[in-house]
Amino acid sequence: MKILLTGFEPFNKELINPSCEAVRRLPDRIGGAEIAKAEIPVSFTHSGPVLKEAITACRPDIVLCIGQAGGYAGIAIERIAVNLQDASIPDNDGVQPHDQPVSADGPAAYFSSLPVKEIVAGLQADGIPAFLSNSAGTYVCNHLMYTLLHLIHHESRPMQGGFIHVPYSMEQAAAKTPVPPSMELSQITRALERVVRILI
Ligand code: PCA
Repeated sequence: MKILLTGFEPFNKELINPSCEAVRRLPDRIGGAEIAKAEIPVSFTHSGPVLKEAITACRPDIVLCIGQAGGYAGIAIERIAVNLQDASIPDNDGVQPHDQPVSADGPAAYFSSLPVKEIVAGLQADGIPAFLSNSAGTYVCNHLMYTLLHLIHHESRPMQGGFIHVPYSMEQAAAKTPVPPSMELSQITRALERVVRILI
């Protein structure tokens, strides 16, 4: 089994993005599965093509994309991606779409094809704060999740895909006033490893 894990580069003046930091810290094999990794630009224009390139290169059975959700107090397992781009801040290219579809010919939404409730329950059983989320927002993370599920829908080879949002790392939170919720990077990494084991 091959699993592709993706994290995002930093955005919105942050120095790091805990999603790609945690992905980078994971081993290349977990419980018999081969782990491939890719870093995705925070770009409405380029995130999809970079993801597609990584999928073509490694032909994974499962694709799990991960992003930062500043202000969240736990790991958010995303259930749904909507066909909408409505950005409150520009992306890293300075692009800020409003009220635009991700795909002009796509459905209004796609559901994650991962077992979202089992993942939440498994993380909670391990003492990791986690919850089921019904909105991945309308920024680049939702764009990427929708693009992934749209691609899977049109792909003949069977593939499962989904998205997870992770909180700020403690270092990011320590630089802010008032202090937002955060999670130690080692715990975010442990959570992702647990998710991979649940998927296997
Ligand atoms: N989080 C943003 C985009 C990149 C990231 O890590 C989001 O939630 O849309």
